[in-house]
Amino acid sequence: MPIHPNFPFPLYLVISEEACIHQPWLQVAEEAIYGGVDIIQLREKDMSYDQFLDHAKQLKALCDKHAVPLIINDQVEIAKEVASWGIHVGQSDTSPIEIREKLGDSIQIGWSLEVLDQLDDSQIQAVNHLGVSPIYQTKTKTNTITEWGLDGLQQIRQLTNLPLIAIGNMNMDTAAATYNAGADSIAVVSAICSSPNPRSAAESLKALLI
Ligand code: TZP
Ligand code: MG
Repeated sequence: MPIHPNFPFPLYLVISEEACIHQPWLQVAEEAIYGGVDIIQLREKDMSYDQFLDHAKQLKALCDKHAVPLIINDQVEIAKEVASWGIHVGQSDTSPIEIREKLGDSIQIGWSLEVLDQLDDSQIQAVNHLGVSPIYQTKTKTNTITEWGLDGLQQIRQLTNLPLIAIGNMNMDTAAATYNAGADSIAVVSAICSSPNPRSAAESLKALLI
């Protein structure tokens, strides 16, 4: 895939403290950056607001040090407070239009696409990139609707010019074919966070995305 001019981040890490089983989460993030991760989303589902904010501040400092964009999952106020590059929301979170009104034009808004009709939703006007969620079923997130597969990804590719981020069981067996089928970015949780060597896991994945 040629790199999408509006989303030149082929390897996308989605990190949570819980997913990092071999090393402290911030160390995993830095190792992954050294391994070639292009962009990082902080996604904490079972954390107090204050703790999430604290982690967001730590990760923002790390991302700034390495000139890697940071995306905050769900929490509009935290995205605002740390001035993250982007925010990612799903269909039951704060809507893209509301986020645009609150945070202005510069924040990059990612939106999870769960069914095809959502491409025609008026919310799409406020969206900068789409999560194709999930490509394949995964134990990391089980409350999903459509398993898009490569056919679904290709169908979406025909219907929108927005950058597409493929997520859901992306790993050494699935990433290359997904990228070649039209994803602009491959997003992973466990392939990096649960690896004993996050740096080499990132390096190996990145080598597939050319
Ligand atoms: N959204 C759709 S699937 C998923 C998210 C956050 C989890 C992906 O995790 P993994 O471990 O990379 O399959
Ligand atoms: Mg969400």
